[in-house]
Amino acid sequence: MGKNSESLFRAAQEIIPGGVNSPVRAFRAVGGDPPFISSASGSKIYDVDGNEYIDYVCSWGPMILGHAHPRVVEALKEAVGRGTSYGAPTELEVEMARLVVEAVPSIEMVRMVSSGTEATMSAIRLARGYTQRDEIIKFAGCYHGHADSLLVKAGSGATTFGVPDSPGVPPELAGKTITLPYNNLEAASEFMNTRGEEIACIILEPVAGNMGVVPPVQGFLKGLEELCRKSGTLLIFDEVITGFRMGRGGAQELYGVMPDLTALGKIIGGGLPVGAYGGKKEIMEQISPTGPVYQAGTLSGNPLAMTAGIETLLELKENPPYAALEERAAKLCGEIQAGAAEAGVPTFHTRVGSMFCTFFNESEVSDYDSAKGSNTELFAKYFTSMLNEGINIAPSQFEAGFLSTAHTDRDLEKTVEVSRKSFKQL
Ligand code: HOZ
Repeated sequence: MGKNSESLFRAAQEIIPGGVNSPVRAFRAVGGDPPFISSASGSKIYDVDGNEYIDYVCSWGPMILGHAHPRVVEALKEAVGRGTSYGAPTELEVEMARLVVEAVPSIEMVRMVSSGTEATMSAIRLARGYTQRDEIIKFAGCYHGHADSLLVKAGSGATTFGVPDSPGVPPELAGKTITLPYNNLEAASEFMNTRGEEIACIILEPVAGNMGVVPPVQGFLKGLEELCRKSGTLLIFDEVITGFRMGRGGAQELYGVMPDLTALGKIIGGGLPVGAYGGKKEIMEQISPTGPVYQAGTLSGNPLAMTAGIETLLELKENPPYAALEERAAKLCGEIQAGAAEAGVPTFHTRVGSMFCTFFNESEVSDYDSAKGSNTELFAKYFTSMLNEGINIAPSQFEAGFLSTAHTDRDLEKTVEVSRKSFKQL
């Protein structure tokens, strides 16, 4: 078998569903075959066919320092020789917990898991156990991983492939998830004022990053915090994407809102599989073994994941990149927007810090319905044109773009040039 992307994808489809281990990677929303990646360094990824791409997927968010950051790589090389998993407590876990607790305003205690899905799923179980209530609220278009309770009007791949409510989720369980429109405080108030005391938690992405990027409107997050306080409902921020990306304190610090529980993932693992959930001590102590709410994991707190995560978090602490990322992302997005306008392509651009999105949409996007109104065919053409010229953006209209500290001025210039040309060709 020749080692090119086409033959590898053909082989993969025989033995892996859709040829991929996560659906959006199969490129079905944009057409064509996905490049198979052989390596990555800094702002670039390289495929087995010998192509180089400037990468704005950044492994769907974690690679804020770019790929194969020397500090992370060196630490991992050293750590791997000490063993890859112990299934027993380590000092690394204490250090990781300290870094999270000192940075994230609402987290007093944190439990490590191995993925964002596990983090949100466990946070919801904890909220249900703590409040002794069963029903939960999520917002249409928010994606919190693939736990049963959360695959209801879900964003990301679930929206990309048109199955936001997955078969296999028992209706009795899905019925306990109430879905409300994102950015609509009035709808949330109306619901909570009548049924708030039956609701265990409201979970949301404080900046939605799985229906494209949709920032919260002024007052939405604060309003939800107040509604939760009134009814004894827990507020859960899913900061798997925004944690350590909006700043070290995540979106909760940026918008000045204190959730009861926070789910983390992505950046805190430095590119290794990781998740975490944390919050008020009183609530977190309800988790086993201090409390009755059960949750466990063989690879939780894995020493390699902790090592990559700690080095990433230390780098972000010692050399905070956030002001520079903000400035550079604003420039990049502004120039992409100008290119679209010049070419007469109707687009709506959103950005918070270093996460951003170009919606192929004539109208403003502020929630799931408006996001779904985007022209996905035009997006697919733009995507293909960008990829063919060496720019890797997410293969779906309903995902976010990410800037890393490794992107150079030349990378950004090239991206703007290619983007201009791509808009003109549509
Ligand atoms: N659902 C994640 C993106 N929002 C991960 C997608 C992937 O890894 O393919």
